[in-house]
Parts: sequence; structure tokens; C-alpha cells
Amino acid sequence: MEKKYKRTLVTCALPYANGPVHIGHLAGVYVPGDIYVRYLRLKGEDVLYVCGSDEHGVPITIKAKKEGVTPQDIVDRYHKTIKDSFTGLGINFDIYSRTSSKVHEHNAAEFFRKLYDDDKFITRESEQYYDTEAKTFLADRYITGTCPKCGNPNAYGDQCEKCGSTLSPEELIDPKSALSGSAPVKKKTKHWYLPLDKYEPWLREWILEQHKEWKSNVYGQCKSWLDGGLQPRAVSRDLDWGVPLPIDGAEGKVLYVWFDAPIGYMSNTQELLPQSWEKWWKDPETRMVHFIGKDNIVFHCIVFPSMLKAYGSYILPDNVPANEFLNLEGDKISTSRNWAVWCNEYLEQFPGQEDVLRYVLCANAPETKDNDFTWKDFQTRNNSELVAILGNFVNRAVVLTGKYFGGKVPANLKPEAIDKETLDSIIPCKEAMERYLDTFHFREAQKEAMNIARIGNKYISDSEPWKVAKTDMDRAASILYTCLQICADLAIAFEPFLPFSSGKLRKMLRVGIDAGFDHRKGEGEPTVNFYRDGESAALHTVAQGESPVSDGMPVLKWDMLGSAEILAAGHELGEPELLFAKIEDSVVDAQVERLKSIKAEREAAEAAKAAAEAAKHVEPQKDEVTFDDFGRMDIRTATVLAAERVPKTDKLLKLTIDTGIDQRTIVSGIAEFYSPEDMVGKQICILANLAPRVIKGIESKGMILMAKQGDGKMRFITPAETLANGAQIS
Ligand code: B3M
Ligand code: ZN
Repeated sequence: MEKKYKRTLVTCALPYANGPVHIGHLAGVYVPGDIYVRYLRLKGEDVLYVCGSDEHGVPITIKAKKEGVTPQDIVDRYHKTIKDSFTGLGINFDIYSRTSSKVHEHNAAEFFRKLYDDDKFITRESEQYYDTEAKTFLADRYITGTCPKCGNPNAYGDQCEKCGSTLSPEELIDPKSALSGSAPVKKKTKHWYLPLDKYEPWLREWILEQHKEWKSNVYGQCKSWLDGGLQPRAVSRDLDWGVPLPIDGAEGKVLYVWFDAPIGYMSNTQELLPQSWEKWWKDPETRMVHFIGKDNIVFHCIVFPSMLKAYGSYILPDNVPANEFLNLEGDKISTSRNWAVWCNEYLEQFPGQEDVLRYVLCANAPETKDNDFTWKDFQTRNNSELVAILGNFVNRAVVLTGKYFGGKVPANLKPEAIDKETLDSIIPCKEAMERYLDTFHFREAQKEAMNIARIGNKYISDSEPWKVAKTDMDRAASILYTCLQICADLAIAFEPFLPFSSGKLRKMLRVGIDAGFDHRKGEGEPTVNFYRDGESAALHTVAQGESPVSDGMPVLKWDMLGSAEILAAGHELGEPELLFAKIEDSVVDAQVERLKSIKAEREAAEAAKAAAEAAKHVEPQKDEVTFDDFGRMDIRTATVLAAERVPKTDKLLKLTIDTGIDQRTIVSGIAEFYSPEDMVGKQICILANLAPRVIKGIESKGMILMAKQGDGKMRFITPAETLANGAQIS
């Protein structure tokens, strides 16, 4: 029997305040977190929902350096951008604070100090990379180099963004300082370490035995970390931006950002509830759930719990439903490459369509594996699901009620079996939604909510009240009475997913919503119910004990979903309005064009950088040859007719070419630079009278002339204009 908790504390990963949030952050962390909180509140549970900006860490100092401003300037700018984005998308935290706050600095220092006084750390002298030009030690993120796992030349000392590997600076190939670009040197420095290895037996028991219910991607990553053997982890850094170590002999050192950031969840809680925060962090009747991305699993399942265990008296996370990564148009989202849909830009370009993005990101959420966002899918889901099913059904039900029954819920004058069968068929959808939402399967839960709209749409299309009304108004009354019950079901079912549209729907139905306890009021027992009035998304609180019904507006609760009657006959409706608008091709084409130009600009910049790089390494000239030596080489133009990879090789292409003299086969080592599709139809230059050779069992007659520059890439040579095949090159 699952333990029943008094309250739930939900945290969302603190976004680094070094840039705006993008759709990958939303899909991975913030939309799922918001859906879950709204659902729990709808069920009347007491939930606290906290987040804030993660304002330390090296990416911020790197950006500040690049822009010639202070780290505080950077975090002030992006803290506001991020906070506004969450508000704009209906991600309604009880508090969204920041780790540069005084409360947090005190908290993080105190947390460290207690572990220090309790002898929970070990110290180590280590050789750290030091930049002799910038005269500073280099934290992991300040070191870039080639990833040993995937060859990404721009990997960081702690992580490769391309393949997601966690790295250490020593693993990087050809490490460089991100400050001066120089090759760093090793220098002795002392740091404090949390001996994670000492917590391994306890972590094995706590995670692998007591939390088998965690998502497989989370459980699996924890298991592989534990099976790999935990190492002591440094909790201090040689940096001047962060929480200074509160001990003597640590001048110039700050807390490692991943030590201080999770304590930020606690600081957020304390800032909001200075008197009662401890019941959220120390009372075993509180359940804590962390919403994060997969690259944060080790910090939330291994490091932070070990810190809490070492400190003592704190609760531990009950679940950490981490999502995988979202890609954009088939490519990894990347802040540095501006390959992203930025939330703040979306809100500017798609006013009133916040829910469309929430819906599409939930529908494509990378819950068990990386997934992809495309603008075409965004348009299709909006037009064929939100507009054509949900919006269309609600609009027909409300407009027809206005037309035939003066905008009031008609009496159920002439019911038929199909009416009750239809309403009863919503109950399995509700039950499925509960199973999915309770286990953090939000994609499937949202599909079930849309199935309720499908049920309504089918019922109204089959029942045709607009025709029945011509001959049997009592039957039309029962049909629309049934439709309006389904509309109320939809206002409940979609509240967690589409808060803006559900608000609009409630305005049309003139109903409120029980969204649980509101901790934004701060201390003491919060107001029990609040609801959104028809006119705004502002939350009204109804004093405790007062009837939750106000102005005749019934208040919806989760357990009313699937009831036989939610809206009584005679209940007055508000004005109909369209919930969603069709998105035209031109709108998404413009977004796709934006990404294409970003990609083109980046590729041009990378090519220019590669060429500049290449220009630095020109191979010395070979030994002299005579004119006669050259005269014996027969160099011709030729065209590639067909191309294929040579099986079991990475580098070879088999090309069928037209030399103007004949058609022949050449095997060439260019497969790592060109695909077969790249080569077909291209005019190339060949050394035609090279003695034939058998390569991997294929007779190769001749050789393609290729240019190789300093970046190591090979490029074939093609005439400035298309020539006849067989043209002699001399
Ligand atoms: N700032 C987010 C990231 O790794 C990181 C989360 C901290 S949660 C305590 O992108
Ligand atoms: Zn890599």
C-alpha cells in the first residue's frame, strides 16, 4: 500500500541564468513539473512548487567575460527573462527565486559549515589546471578540448554537450583555457571533497532496493554510477564567483555550483515560508519530487541525497522523474549554436498561443528517450487536434446552447441511452489519466484528455442537435445538456496541461476551479480553495470555511471528472469564444526559414574558422619533379554516375564514373567526408592512368584528385564550370 503523505514538495531544476530558457528546458523539466503540480492541486493536495535561477557556475562567468560585464549583470538580465518566460507560459511556481540571494548564500555556507564541523569532508591536494596568462585556476567548464568519447572538439572539462558524457578535465584531448586559449598547466591546490564512496552502500539500499519504481532511465543511470564505484567529489572551486567557503584557509575558494545549487531549493522554501519551511524539508509526512533533465540525474539522486544524509534531519527525494533530451528539427538543441526556440521569443511571436506550445511539448515530451520538435508537427497538432477536436466541440456545444436555449444549460428533457453511455465512457479516460499522471507519464495522460474531447466531438456529430432542434427541441435539450457536461469534464481534464485554455473554457461555462492550497499567501494554513474568475487568470482566494461557490459559479474539482452531472440545468453560461486559432503554413515556414538561416550562418562561420585554422598549417612543398615527370600523368575531368559505401569499411566509397574515355570504377577513401548521395552527378578530376589496384576485392582504375587542408578534411576538386568528361588537365 503506497504511503499517504500530508503534503508534496515539488522542485524544478534551477535553470542557469546565463541565457533564456528554450523548449528543451520546458519539455524536459518545467511543463511536466507544472502539469504534475496542477494535477495534485486539482485533487485537493497540499503542494509547494519551488524553483529559481542557478546563478553561480562557470558558464555565467564565461559569458560575463565574453561580454565584458560582471557575472551579476548577466544573472540579473537572465533571471528576469527566465522568470517572465515561466510566468508567460503558466508555469506557476509558488516562488521563483535565485541563488545569488542573501538567504541562499547564508544557507549554502551554513550547510557546508555543518558538514565541515561534523568532519564529513576529506581534503585533498590536487593538481588543478592553471592558466598562467589569466593567472587563475581553471574550473572544469573553463577548460575545453576534444571529447575522448565522440571527438567533439568543443567539449568542456566536466561534460560533453554533444554526447552528454560526464568528463574530467584530464580526459580532454588537447585541453585549452576558455579564458586565454592557452594550454593550461597543472598547479597544486587544496579542495574539500564529499566522500561519496562512503555513501555507496546506503545509496545502493535507498535507490536500488527502495526505489525500484523510479523511471528506468533514472534507475539505470544511478545503477551504472553505483556499479562504476563512487569517488569523492570536490565541493569547492578556485573561483571568485560563488558562495565563499565559510572557513579559514580557503581564501579565493567558493562552493562548487553543484553543491550550492540544490540547497537553493531549500532557500527558495525558506524565503517563501520563513516560519514553516522546515515542515517541507524535515517532516517525513512531506513527499519531495525533483523534476530535472537527464544530465542532472547524478546530482539529484547521488550527490544531493548524500549531502542531505550527511547533514541529517532532512527528508530525501521520493521520486526524480528525469526526462531525456528534446531535439529541434532533428538536431540537438544548443544554446551556444542558437539552435533553439527561445521561450521569450515564442511568447512575443505567438501571443495567446502559450497552450499550443505546452500541448505540443507535452505530446513530444522525451519521457523515455530523446525526442524531436518540428514546426510542422506544431502546426499539425494545433490545427488537427486543438482546433478541430477540442476547440470545435466546445464551440459547437456553447454556441448551439446560446442559439436554442438562451445560453443556459437546458434541462435533460428527453434522455436516451447513448447519452449516459457517452458520459460513462469518460470514466475510463479519467482512470487512465490518474494512472499516467501518478507515474509521470504526461504524454499518455494528455492523450486521454484529448480522447474525452474526441468522445464529445463524435457524440455531437452523431447526435446532430442542429437538425434535431428542427423537430424535437426536448431531445435537442438533452443532447446539449450532455455536451455541456463533457465541456465541464474538459475544463477539469485539461487544467493541468492547458491552463490558459481551461481558464477561457471556465469563463464560458462560468465555473471556478479548485486549485488547492495557495502558498503565495505565505504563512499559516493557506486559503483552502481558489478559483479563476471568468475575467482574468488572477487567482481569487476564498477564506477558509467560506463556501467555495461564488457568484453562482460552481467550483470544479478533479473527482468531479466523469460525473453524470457537473452543470445543473438552468446554469447560465458566459459568452462563447474560440479556444484556438488555425496556424497557417506561412507562420511555420517563417520559423523553419529562421532555423535554416541560423544553420547556414553557423556553417559559414565554422567553414571560415576551419579555413583560417587550415591556413595556419600548410604542408611543406615536396621534392622537385621534371616537366617530363608531370607530362606522364594523364589528368582528366570525369562525372560520378553512381556511388556506394564499400561494406565493412568506414572510409571507402566505390564510384562508377564516366571519364569521357570509358566508364570505370574507382575506390576512394572519402566516405568520412562525403556520402554516396553527395557524390552522384558531381564532376571531378582524376588521375586516369594510375596503375589499377584491387582494394577490398574491387578493381580501382585511377584516383580522384582531393585537396586536403589543415583541418584534415578532404575535398574533391571540380572545374570552375562544367566541362566535357575526359577534358585533359595539364
Ligand atoms: N543549473 C541546470 C543544468 O544543468 C542546473 C540545475 C541545478 S538544479 C539544483 O542545466
Ligand atoms: Zn562527446
